[in-house]
Amino acid sequence: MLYLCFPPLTPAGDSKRVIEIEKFKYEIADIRDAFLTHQRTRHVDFARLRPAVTLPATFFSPGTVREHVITLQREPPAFTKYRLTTETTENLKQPSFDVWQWEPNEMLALIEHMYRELGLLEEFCISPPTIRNFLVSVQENYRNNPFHNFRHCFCVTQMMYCLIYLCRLPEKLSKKELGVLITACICHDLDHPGYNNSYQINARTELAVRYNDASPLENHHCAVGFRILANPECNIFSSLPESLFKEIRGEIILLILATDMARHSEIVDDFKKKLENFDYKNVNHLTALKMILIKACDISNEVRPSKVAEPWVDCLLEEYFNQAETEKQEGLPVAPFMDRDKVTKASAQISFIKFVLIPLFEDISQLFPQVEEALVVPLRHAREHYEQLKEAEEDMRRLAQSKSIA
Ligand code: 0WF
Ligand code: ZN
Repeated sequence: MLYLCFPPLTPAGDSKRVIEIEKFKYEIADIRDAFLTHQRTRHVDFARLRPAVTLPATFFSPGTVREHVITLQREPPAFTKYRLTTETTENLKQPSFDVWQWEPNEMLALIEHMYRELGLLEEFCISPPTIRNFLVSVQENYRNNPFHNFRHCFCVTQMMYCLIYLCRLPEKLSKKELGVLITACICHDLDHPGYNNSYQINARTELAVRYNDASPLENHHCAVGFRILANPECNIFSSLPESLFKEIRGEIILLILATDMARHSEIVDDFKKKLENFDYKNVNHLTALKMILIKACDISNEVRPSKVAEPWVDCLLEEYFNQAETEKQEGLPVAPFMDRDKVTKASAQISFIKFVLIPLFEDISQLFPQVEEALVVPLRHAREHYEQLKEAEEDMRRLAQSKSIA
């Protein structure tokens, strides 16, 4: 509410005052317009933030209730061009796989290989054009964000593929469950706008309003995934009976929603309780395991060799700093770990590896002891690497300080 105080009117100054009041009315209208424009720009500007997405512009307009169809914008690449060598397909099962050397079409071919190798094409009767259309449509619906982009989707899926072999999951889980795990990884960050849930909620964006502040991004990733699957050309589950489709859909939703880091402790605590007497025949135990696995894959960059992992930190910090800048401009709260004046690469990673990653992978290693050697040990090395980097950062800072004093 805006309060304006005027001096009392006198007969002599009446006409002058009337003009002043009229002038004020215009100024108030200008202020109101500026305020409303500011309100509007607080919502994520999806057009500005969506260079690589296919949803129609009207999709995010308030009040739009029509169902929207996601259509394929381009033909899948000629996959015969993308023959994979045995060396590549063997490396693909390892956390040491170099995720940076592949072009977008090559990543599509690698993911298609994962479906084939796991027997999922046969299990779900997926034709080659359908899997290719599905993957191309997924790729088209990841944006070109510094971090939350299609390569991140590829990394998470590839890490799940590694875990499936490392933990010998095909001996414990059905093909349906392996298909759920891989497909959830592929869809888990679809159409991520590069601004996290805190921003969505604080800025009262369309997504936050639509999902009542409850994991708005993860709900959106899921919805976009099922819109892609609603296109018959892309529906890798179209051969399945309705009841099985519903089951798979429910599981994929649970897994994608589990990637909201705000639920980290809840999900880890639930898994730890089940670890005491883990039972592969118990549906709730299996769901807890699958949730932990997708979470672990989602944040697993630091399990990889440092030359593969470290560029991801730069990408994430770029995305965070960009968000923080917007938040400062819009007068919204900024998380300290996103503030370029407060965070360094080493400081961010040391606490994340120490308090989030190592405990999470140690929990998983209780069920699969081979995870200790293959994934926890590299995490300990990564922590040591960032501790050394932190010392170097501090030396540099002290040097810069002493130079500025002198
Ligand atoms: C930069 C750091 C961080 N480091 C990672 O390796 C990584 C992987 N995924 N993510 C990561 N974040 C996030 C992407 C979206 C959700 C998770 N971040 C974590 C933050 C700075 O610092 C901490 C440290 C400890 C606990 C919580 C946040
Ligand atoms: Zn992710």
